[in-house]
Amino acid sequence: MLVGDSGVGKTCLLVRFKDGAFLAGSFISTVGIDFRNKVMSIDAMKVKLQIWDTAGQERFRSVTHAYYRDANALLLLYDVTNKASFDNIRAWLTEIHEYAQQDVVVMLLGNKVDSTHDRMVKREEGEKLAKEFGVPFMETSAKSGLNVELAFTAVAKELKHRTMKEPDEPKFQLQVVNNWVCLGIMTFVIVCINTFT
Ligand SMILES: Nc1nc2c(ncn2[C@@H]2O[C@H](COP(=O)(O)OP(=O)(O)OP(=O)(O)O)[C@@H](O)[C@H]2O)c(=O)[nH]1
Ligand SMILES: [Mg+2]
Repeated sequence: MLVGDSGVGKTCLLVRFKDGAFLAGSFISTVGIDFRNKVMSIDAMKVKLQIWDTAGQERFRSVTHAYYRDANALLLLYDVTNKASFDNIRAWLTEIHEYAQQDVVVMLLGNKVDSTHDRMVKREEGEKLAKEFGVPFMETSAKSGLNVELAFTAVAKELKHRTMKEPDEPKFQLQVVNNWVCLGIMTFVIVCINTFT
């Protein structure tokens, strides 16, 4: 799921990744939420990503909140030419902490690095903030395509790695508990039969 202030480039980043193109021209702000699928190859295995593009505008925040819980990964964007979007990252991280799954994969992205003359946030500032919150960081450009594929691939790899590592663990624990419960019920039934016959 893509999150961050309105205008940071979430939709453009997704379109760049999905279609390899840049949405130039007038800015059309996302209304509510939208999604696109993309199949990609990770270590010779096909992985289908369902990527949700959220609206950054405040008035759609309650819609976004409802989707956090089901997200496996969050790409949190700010715009390197917009200091306020960077300053709001802490608030976004608090929101993520409140609404998303505890083990959600989070990556911080500083977008629009192609606009070198308008840059207001240094790369080091992004790195420092990411380090403080223990999340990976990259600078991207939906316009030039810089690091776009790399960012999505890194997240997809992490998700695949997690899925391959833990498929049976919870089931096994549940199975063990279930077996003990079954044994307990059976013992109780046998004791009852013996008592009343
Ligand atoms: N120079 C430059 N402009 C960009 C880049 N990414 C997006 N933009 C421009 O920034 C504006 C906003 O982009 P969107 O992708 O629509 O922003 P958004 O984050 O989806 O905004 P909301 O849908 O309102 O949350 C558009 O005018 C884009 O053309 C980029 O990497 N470089
Ligand atoms: Mg958008």
